[in-house]
Amino acid sequence: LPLNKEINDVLHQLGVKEHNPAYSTGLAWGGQQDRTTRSILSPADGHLIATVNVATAEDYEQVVLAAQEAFKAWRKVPAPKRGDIVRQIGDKLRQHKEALGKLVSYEMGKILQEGLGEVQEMIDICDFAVGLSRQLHGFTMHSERPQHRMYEQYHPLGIVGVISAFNFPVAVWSWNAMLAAVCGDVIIWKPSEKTPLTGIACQHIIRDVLAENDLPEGVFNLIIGDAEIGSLMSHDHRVPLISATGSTRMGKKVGEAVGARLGKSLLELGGNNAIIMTEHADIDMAIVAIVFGAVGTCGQRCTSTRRLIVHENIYEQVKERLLKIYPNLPIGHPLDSTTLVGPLIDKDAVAAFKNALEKVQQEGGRLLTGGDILSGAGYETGTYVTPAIVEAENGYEMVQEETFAPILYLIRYSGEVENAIEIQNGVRQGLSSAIFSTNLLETEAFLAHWGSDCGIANVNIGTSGAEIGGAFGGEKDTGGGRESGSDAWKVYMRRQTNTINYGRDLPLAQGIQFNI
Ligand code: UN1
Repeated sequence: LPLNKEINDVLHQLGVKEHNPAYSTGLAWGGQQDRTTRSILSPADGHLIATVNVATAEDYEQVVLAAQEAFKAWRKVPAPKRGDIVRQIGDKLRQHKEALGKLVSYEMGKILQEGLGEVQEMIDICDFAVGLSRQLHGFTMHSERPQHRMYEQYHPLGIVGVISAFNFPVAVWSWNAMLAAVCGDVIIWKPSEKTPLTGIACQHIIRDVLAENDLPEGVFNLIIGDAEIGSLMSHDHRVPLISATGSTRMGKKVGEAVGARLGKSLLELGGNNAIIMTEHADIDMAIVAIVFGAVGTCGQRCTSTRRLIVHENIYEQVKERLLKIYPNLPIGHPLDSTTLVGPLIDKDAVAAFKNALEKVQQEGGRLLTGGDILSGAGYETGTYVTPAIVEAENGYEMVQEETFAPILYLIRYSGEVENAIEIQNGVRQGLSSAIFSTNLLETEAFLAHWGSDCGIANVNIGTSGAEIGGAFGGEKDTGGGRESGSDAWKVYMRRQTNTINYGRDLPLAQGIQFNI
């Protein structure tokens, strides 16, 4: 347990206690005393927060059996009643928002405001899912045959496997899990091995709600494991849908395994998100969006702003503004309310940050600010870095890559907005994009079908910080999946077309005569 009393209290408030016994079902996050363990250290101060048992293949098997059993009951619960369970989960999350937000912040390293924002996303998706539970509708169609009617229904799929990443340790799971739950599915969640504690805290919250409603815990399952568990899930035909968030490399592996068994996958992978600033941009507004997008969450969102494509007429002015702000960014402990930039998740991430900066400079990039690893009081972990800005060309190999760290590539363009759009689309990823311009002709060109090729295209808003009401995801190497709002729920259900004959004859479709 942590040295930090505040976090200790938080864990206790969330029901996560020392030597927690194994659960009867949905358990495999720990409890078994003979398992390999993993120490969870905070990237903020390096303190040991907890030790967690790592699940084995046998544990996974038990969880699948528990989930299968729970599915039999859960699918028969009417959808609006399932919605009511999700409402109760949302209520509990509201009660624990402060504590869970703190734990997210301390375990992952994002600042408290963003930790709280992440819990708010969970609450919001619960509300969304409650309403959705009465709106899982399909179409009705007119039949070509007399006294026939056709309609379609959406039925639960079964087990939905959710593989989530460290950077949004709980929100992205909740987008999937809450929708899947109202759709009548049961969930097996493998959180990132880097941030399992917030997952354990959520499992406690949910377990209480399920118990209060006499429902089996197997509706929501948690498994703490490594890539081996992810691979078991991906290859498992008993798990009809895998929703995976993470790197493109990981997503390709998952997609291949799931595709080989003709399962469904929902992939939300890397981004290489750009903001375009035309000469008609409101620079003051844009600066806020750029800095939040590039250094928020220490550059570890899939939606983080990685490239800034600026018209040559305002380029120097924008650069100057950013170079005044960057050196003064408050970098420090994420629970300190004055901090805007917390640590990177671990030393591997710091190495990737340094490596990208070195390589891009070899390619001709000019490091304008940042790029240092901080040391001294408060920075003993070696995970705190100064956000970097690099003048670069879009074609550089490193600019084409997603480096999960606060590096902003400044790219100059000239001429029409189409030139900027071409640069923005000229990467393999296609998650989020934004334009700052007060000129309608430019913003509409950006949104046109020959405009941005990303899943998210914003006008006068940055690339990160999407609301849950829209479908979230992107194209190309980002994987094509959509989760969260709009009609993303459909992927969690199987669609069935029903044709009903209420006459006394059996006419065949297409007018076929088949006289026997
Ligand atoms: C992610 O980084 O995986 O749009 C999700 C955003 C957040 C979600 C990011 N609402 O930045």
